[in-house]
Amino acid sequence: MDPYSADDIKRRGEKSFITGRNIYLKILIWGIHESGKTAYLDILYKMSQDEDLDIRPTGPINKISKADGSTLYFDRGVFQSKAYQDVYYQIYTVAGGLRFSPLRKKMFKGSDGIIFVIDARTGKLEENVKILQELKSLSRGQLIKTIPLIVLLNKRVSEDSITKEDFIQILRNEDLWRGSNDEFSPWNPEIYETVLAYEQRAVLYNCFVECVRRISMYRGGDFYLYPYVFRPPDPPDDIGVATNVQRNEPAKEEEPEVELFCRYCGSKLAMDERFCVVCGKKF
Ligand SMILES: Nc1nc2c(ncn2[C@@H]2O[C@H](COP(=O)(O)OP(=O)(O)OP(=O)(O)O)[C@@H](O)[C@H]2O)c(=O)[nH]1
Ligand SMILES: [Mg+2]
Repeated sequence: MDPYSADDIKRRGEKSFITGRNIYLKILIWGIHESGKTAYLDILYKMSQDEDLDIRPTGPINKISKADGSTLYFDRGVFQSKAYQDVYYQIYTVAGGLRFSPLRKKMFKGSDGIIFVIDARTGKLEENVKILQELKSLSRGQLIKTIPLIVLLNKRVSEDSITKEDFIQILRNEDLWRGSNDEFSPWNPEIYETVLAYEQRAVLYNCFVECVRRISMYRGGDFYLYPYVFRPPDPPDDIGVATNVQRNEPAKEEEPEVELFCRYCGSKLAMDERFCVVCGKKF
């Protein structure tokens, strides 16, 4: 169930806010066209349905997109914390096309944290830098300082793709990566090299967890989430249905071989001997 009232819906896409006892955090997924923002939200959503995570979706993902799947306005998924049931994580993606810059400006308002999905393919460097600069300009110096930035280096498909080191240099140029003596250096963006495939879900989920952890630290709230823990599915109740189930017997411990020696002369003894055949002493 979507926890929004009609009034809340008016504020959609504008702010993180508190209604009654509930806290709505806003996390914005940023990046150029086709970098993988919608794919990332889709994976988080699928995981939250299929697995026992620390969040549950409050409803399906809303998508405002073109027929080809690219985002026209935004995608939005709302997830509720299981540990803190008054905390909701609203995750939005922006439309990455160049011409959607005015829409992105609206979407940025009230963001508590940013997950920046980079398209690391060759030839995309300039576009990635441009949209980073757009984000920096919208944040008016608040990126890193009060708004955490998490980076997903996606689509590293060839040798000359953008590397982590390349992107750190770009962040340095934009004053978004501080030297070790700087008070903000602990908040340097965490950079994850990712592939947006379901098999990579552990690291993908933990990017989101890290973003929430940083928001919690900046805002002094209890919004923390547990990192991804793989919990194997329950075995089927009806064992007859599971034709392929194999029982793994615990390996039997082997009896250690004990060797006996005469305590008087040190000669090796047979197990059932009552006296030593070498020195003749009895036991
Ligand atoms: N092979 C591969 N394909 C990917 C990966 N990430 C995204 N894609 C594909 O790239 C295409 C674009 O991904 P989207 O998630 O729609 O891109 P977007 O960033 O939301 O793009 P806009 O909505 O236009 O801003 C889709 O076909 C995805 O399946 C990846 O890591 N590997
Ligand atoms: Mg999209």
